[in-house]
Amino acid sequence: MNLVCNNQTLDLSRPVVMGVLNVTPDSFSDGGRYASLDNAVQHARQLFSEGAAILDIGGESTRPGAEPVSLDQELQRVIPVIEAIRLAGITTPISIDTSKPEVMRAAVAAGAGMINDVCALQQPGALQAAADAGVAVCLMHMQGDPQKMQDNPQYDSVTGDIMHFLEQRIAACVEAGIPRERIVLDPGFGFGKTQEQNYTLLAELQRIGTMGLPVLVGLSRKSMIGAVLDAGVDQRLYGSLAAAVIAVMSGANIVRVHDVGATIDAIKVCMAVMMA
Ligand code: 9MG
Repeated sequence: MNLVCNNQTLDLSRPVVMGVLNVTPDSFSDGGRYASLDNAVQHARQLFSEGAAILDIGGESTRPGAEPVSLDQELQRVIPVIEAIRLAGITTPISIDTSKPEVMRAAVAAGAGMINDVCALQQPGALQAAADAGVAVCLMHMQGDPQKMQDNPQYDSVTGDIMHFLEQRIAACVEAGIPRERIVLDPGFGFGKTQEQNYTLLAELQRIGTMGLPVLVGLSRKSMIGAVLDAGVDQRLYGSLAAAVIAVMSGANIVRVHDVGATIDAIKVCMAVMMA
């Protein structure tokens, strides 16, 4: 299975790793613009050298409780980074993590080949922007919004409800002119789900794969890992690797992570088992 990302192709015949490149101010040590760009390019180079198949660049935090950022702020954070990565000769496909149509358009013009939207293209103008851009899209499920999503999320059946939502978003995409071959599905671990709902979803992840489209998961360092381990965000590597392994064994095609090299090693062992 191949995913066309603008003028590049992601080979999904084996699971691949998406490296997280956040360009929110807390991801830089001193906040200086030049230093920020320099740091971002250096980080991109590191993710690439560790084996990331695609880089996910985001300028707005989607953590629970995160404040939204303005369009201008988001554009100023992400577009120069995409341009600098390309100028530096790093050719890894780029995914833009955004829900804003203007950011989608500008990022694709700067070289992004995938739109990763935690709002599944529900913001006004987003479906049209993604259709016009002609790139791959990741539709993620979220109940509520980042500010309130952890306030008592409710489901009839978590996996079933998410599949129903994703079916509706696929239909909206197809109607807007985004072909199925360009769509990736993501159940949205941690986005409007209790820890119990997150683990039910992980246990049932195979069901998302039955929808016939590539599956992306983001589990790396999330609070569902911290809750089981009673560990802070810096102490969640081994738990995140366990979750990545379970996801891959359950059919995930793209795993979005912070720790690229370690996750690739874990996936190689998974693959050895899956191909035995
Ligand atoms: C931006 N972002 C943070 N977590 C994510 C996840 O689980 N999936 C996707 N697609 N994006 C995410």
